[in-house]
Amino acid sequence: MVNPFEITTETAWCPGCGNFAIIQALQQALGRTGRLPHQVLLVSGIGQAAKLPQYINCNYFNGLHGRTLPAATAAKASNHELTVVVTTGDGDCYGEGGNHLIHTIRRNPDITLFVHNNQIYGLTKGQASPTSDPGMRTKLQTRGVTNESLNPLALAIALDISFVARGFAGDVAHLAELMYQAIAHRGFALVDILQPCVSFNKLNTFAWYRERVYRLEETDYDPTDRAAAFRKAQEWGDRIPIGVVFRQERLVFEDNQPALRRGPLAHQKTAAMADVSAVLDSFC
Ligand SMILES: Cc1ncc(C[n+]2csc(CCOP(=O)(O)OP(=O)(O)O)c2C)c(N)n1
Ligand code: SF4
Repeated sequence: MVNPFEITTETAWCPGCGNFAIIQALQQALGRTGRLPHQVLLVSGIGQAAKLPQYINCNYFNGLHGRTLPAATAAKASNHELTVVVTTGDGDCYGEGGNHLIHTIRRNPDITLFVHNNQIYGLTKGQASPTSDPGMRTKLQTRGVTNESLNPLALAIALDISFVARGFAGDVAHLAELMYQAIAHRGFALVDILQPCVSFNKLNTFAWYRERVYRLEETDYDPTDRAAAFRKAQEWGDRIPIGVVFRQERLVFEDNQPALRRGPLAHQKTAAMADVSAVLDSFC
């Protein structure tokens, strides 16, 4: 059967980039939801990862660097019949947009966030990102990265996120399943995706990950145990877990807004615009 989300188009990505596996997995996951392209909105910012919505068949909004989550939250509030998915990079989301990530986890809108985590700034040709491993040498950090890296899973669990998982671009079937679960989950869902950048990250390569990743589903791990999830989130080195790390039900942002209880704002009848000139005059 033809997948309605697939389109044939040239991309600006380097041959061998992990983004190709991510788009393939996303097309599969969206296809499985049974939703149609006009019922899906992809939101992105700036970067190689952020170009993904241009290569898939559905609505998309491409905004400012790091500002994807507020735009996605607003879109979902305006029309919460839409399936809203954010595709972003580790620089875009954990660096420039870090503040928005924190507050979006607190709000818990029913949107899904896929972070292409290549541990580097790809578009701007290889500066360290918040998730670069300490010691990694780049063209800018010539003596090695000196800052501690940000741990997105531990951050998300500390903030009591509703759903958080880690995927790997070298395991498309597993990634598509995680993406499907994240989209189906009601509440804010983050999937951090290990995405080798073959041009600028010479440390975290496909081979490096293949030696280390293992699937959590193949162990007796319980993703509903928050304390265990916090410990699991800190496993990084010889063994790197992929799979659902933590999930729970939480009150969803749209359900908690009186104005949204009558349905999506986009479908609500609004009163004729009142004359607000007296109010405006009072500010002059
Ligand atoms: C406000 C602002 N700051 C910096 C930049 C320059 N810039 C563009 S993309 C980018 C990094 C993107 O990295 P990441 O989000 O990890 O995406 P990737 O290209 O690796 O997929 C930066 C710093 C910008 N466009 N706007
Ligand atoms: S620079 Fe890296 S992230 Fe960007 S397209 Fe090339 S391989 Fe992919």
